Amino acid sequence: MTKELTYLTIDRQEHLSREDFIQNYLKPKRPVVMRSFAGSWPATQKWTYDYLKAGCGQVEVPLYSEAFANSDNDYLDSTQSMAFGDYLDLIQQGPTPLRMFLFNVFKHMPQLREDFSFPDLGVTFLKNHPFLFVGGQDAYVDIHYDLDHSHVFLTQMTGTKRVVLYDSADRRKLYQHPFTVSCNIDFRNPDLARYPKLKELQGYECILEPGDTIFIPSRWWHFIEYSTAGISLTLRALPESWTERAAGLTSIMKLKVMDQYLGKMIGEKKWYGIKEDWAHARARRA
Ligand SMILES: O=C(O)CCC(=O)C(=O)O
Repeated sequence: MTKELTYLTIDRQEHLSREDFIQNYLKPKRPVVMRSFAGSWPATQKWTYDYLKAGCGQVEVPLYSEAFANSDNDYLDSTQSMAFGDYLDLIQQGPTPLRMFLFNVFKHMPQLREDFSFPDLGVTFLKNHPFLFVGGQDAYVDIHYDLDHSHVFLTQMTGTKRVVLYDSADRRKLYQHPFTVSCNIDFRNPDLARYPKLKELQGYECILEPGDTIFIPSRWWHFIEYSTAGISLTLRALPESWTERAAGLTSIMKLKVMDQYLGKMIGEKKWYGIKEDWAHARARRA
């Protein structure tokens, strides 16, 4: 196995106006890291481990560990559950692959909604769907894009993480499995002998620090690696056109209905193998 991929650095902007964001990032669908997005949020100071533990430490939360790559796991499948407070203690004690994904903390602590706002950046935010992501040092999220095709604004509250991005147009050479939003590549150490087309792609990367927000455009692929334990909040926004929004709904149907149905009919392992072979065939033609 070789580790030869190189990445371009994602643009970083201290102060980004609404107009600059729309012209330079939203319209051309280019990622950017912004400091101004969450600049006035009390959340970046207030949402400490102790504060969240005091507010909803008793709530049982689903946890996810590594890997839908090299397995037939879906990226939305949890592996175990634990009281939120115990989980926060665990990640402060040392590295762990366990992480939380799409946690609706606001159901348990509605007061947290006062601690952030939706900046006017010319997008339609899905205001009922802010989510918390929490992970231990060394946890990672395999590369995928978001099922509903929404734009993602991910703000780092505590800790640091590395984000790797690929353009949506790269999906074939990323060996996307049909009927899914993911592939079988482990981006911690990509196997370029098995996935040679990766060498033809240009990926982007950045390190997110507390107070940074990354804009991940609709359908851009993302791999996330927790350099330290950390907490982040994602706000999501609809893509601009009705065609793109409709494609998001179709994508949910495809993954949630077709993929699962075929997995049950054919057998999960066999279906996974078929998708992997299919992905290689499409990549060869790309
Ligand atoms: O930061 C994370 O843990 C995962 C974020 C993610 O994959 C997403 O917002 O789609």
